[in-house]
Amino acid sequence: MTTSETVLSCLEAGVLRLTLNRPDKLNSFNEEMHLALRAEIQRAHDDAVVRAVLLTGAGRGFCAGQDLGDRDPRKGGPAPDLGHTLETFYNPTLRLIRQLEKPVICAVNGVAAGAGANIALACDIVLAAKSAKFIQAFAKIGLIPDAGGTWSLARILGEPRAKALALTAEPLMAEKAADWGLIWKAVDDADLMAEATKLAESMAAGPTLGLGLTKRLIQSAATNSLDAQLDMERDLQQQAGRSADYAEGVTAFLEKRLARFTGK
Ligand code: T3D
Repeated sequence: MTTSETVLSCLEAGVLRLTLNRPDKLNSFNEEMHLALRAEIQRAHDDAVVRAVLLTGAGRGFCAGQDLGDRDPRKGGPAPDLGHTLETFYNPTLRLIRQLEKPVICAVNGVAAGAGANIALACDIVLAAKSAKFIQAFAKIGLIPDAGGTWSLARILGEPRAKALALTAEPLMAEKAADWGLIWKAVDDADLMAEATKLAESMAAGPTLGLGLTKRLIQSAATNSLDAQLDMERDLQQQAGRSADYAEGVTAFLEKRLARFTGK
């Protein structure tokens, strides 16, 4: 099943697999692809059958950020209002990914540059092919890292590494990104999709409500005090403790069998 040629979409075993699909342009974003991706992530919010999302790219790249062909100054006219394009296209998608209370797995199959790198970093678990690289390409064209890049890099890596990556636009290879804790894992290229699919399917077979609440808690930790976080854990654990999946999980443990979670 697919809604747009620019983002291929397929729902199987509870996993909504989304493939950025403009391989000739290294899956860089045009407006159609923005809207298609956002619509798919919104669908993941709305459709209870979707219990995990797997995001990847077609061809040899993951995503090269904004399609610069759509920003060609040689075409004349006033400078584009990039604040407007961030507000209209990138930021809503970034917010949706973070707000989606279902696991979002990203399989970075090749180069991830500019906003493409930062969309990957907004996902919950990032696997990358060993040949893939992450490039904060913005400095090469006079822009600042966007799509949440300054936030993710500074938070995950700390200022020294965040600044060096952003100011130099040097590529960061997948294995080093994993060593630095920027992503979960670098895997052999040939194994990437099988491993990412297995992970996404195991997430989709998991206790979706509890996983979603866990995501919310971890994302809140950086701005909460310990007291506020403890209160939040109390409240969300109360909610998780009333779920059918909690009852099933404990029953399965006591009966020494695998749990059959329904996501409720
Ligand atoms: O504008 C706004 O709304 C504000 C938001 C901005 C967000 C951003 O993401 S700004 C940053 C934009 N991205 C970049 O600056 C990266 C540009 N691309 C590159 O630097 C390189 O392509 C890569 C390092 C990513 C990969 O290099 P390489 O050598 O592996 O591939 P290539 O030959 O450069 O690219 C292959 C093709 O994809 C090529 O087309 P061709 O010559 O075969 O017809 C190339 O032009 C095209 N391509 C790659 N990136 C883009 C692109 N076409 C349009 N836009 C791109 N971003």
